[in-house]
Amino acid sequence: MARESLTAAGERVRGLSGRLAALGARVEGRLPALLPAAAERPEEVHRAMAYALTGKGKRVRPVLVLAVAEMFGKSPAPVLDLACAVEMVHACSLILDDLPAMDDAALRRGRPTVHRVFGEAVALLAALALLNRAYALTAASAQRLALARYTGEDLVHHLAAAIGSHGLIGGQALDLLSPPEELDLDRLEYIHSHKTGALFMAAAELGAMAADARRRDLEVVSRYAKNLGLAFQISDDLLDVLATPEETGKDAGQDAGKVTFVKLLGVQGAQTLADELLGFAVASLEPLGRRADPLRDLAAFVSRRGH
Ligand code: GRG
Repeated sequence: MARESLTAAGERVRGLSGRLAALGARVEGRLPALLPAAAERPEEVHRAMAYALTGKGKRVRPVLVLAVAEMFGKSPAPVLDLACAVEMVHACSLILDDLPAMDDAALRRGRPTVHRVFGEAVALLAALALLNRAYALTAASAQRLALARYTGEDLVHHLAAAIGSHGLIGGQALDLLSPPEELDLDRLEYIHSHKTGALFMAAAELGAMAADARRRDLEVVSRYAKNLGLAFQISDDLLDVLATPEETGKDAGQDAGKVTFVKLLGVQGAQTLADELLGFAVASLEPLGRRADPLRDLAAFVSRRGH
């Protein structure tokens, strides 16, 4: 790879900035306090949960929760645990995704994957424990927020639907089980918009719910997040071929045996598609005016990653 493009890739994988980075720091500061003490039984599982959750993640999904809530007038403090719950779901999905039965990854966030450090059994238990902690935190947050338009059940059901077989699990299943010769753009869009897009949508929708936003405003951010999430996954596929393991924290060519948008459309075609989706995402924010600027910044961040 040419020196310039390496530098460009370095730019791409840099984290969030401005208000988004400040929200990310709030999440970073809160996550450890929401975990069970490592010295408590079962110590191995608790240590694996902490290892998975406190690695160097970008915290994009919880930041989305907080940015949407803030846009609709809710300050971060009362929404922080809900945002962290979404990050716990993400951490759970990464542990599972990396297992030998799935992507069989050795490296994540620049460190050995959870099962490589703690073994597969503990990795599975830690993933399930994080997931259950996320549901408990969502229910408790909803109760504390005492919303007028939404019930605690609404929030928990929303999260559960995003994770279930019509959400992340559905996308992941098709990703693993589709014979490469059957993978066309339509199926690939299903896979990406479920395995990645569904949690972005849930993050934005939970942020809107936490701020008691009107249902039509919730729909606006949901449309934004759908396109953002799909573009984010395409940028992830682009980084897999364009960036170094030092930059991504993962092994290079982890997607080599997979059909991706980059394989189907080429680097330029995938970049064009990602930019088109980000254009749709930003266009859908129009009714919200300037207060949606942090969400525009988030779309710009995803666009930079893919170039
Ligand atoms: C039960 C929660 C649950 C999931 C089961 C395993 C699975 C189904 C889904 C896997 C979904 C998955 C791992 C999609 C890839 C999403 C993606 C682009 C991950 C990288 O996200 P970043 O870049 O990672 O935000 P960091 O490390 O910054 O947090």
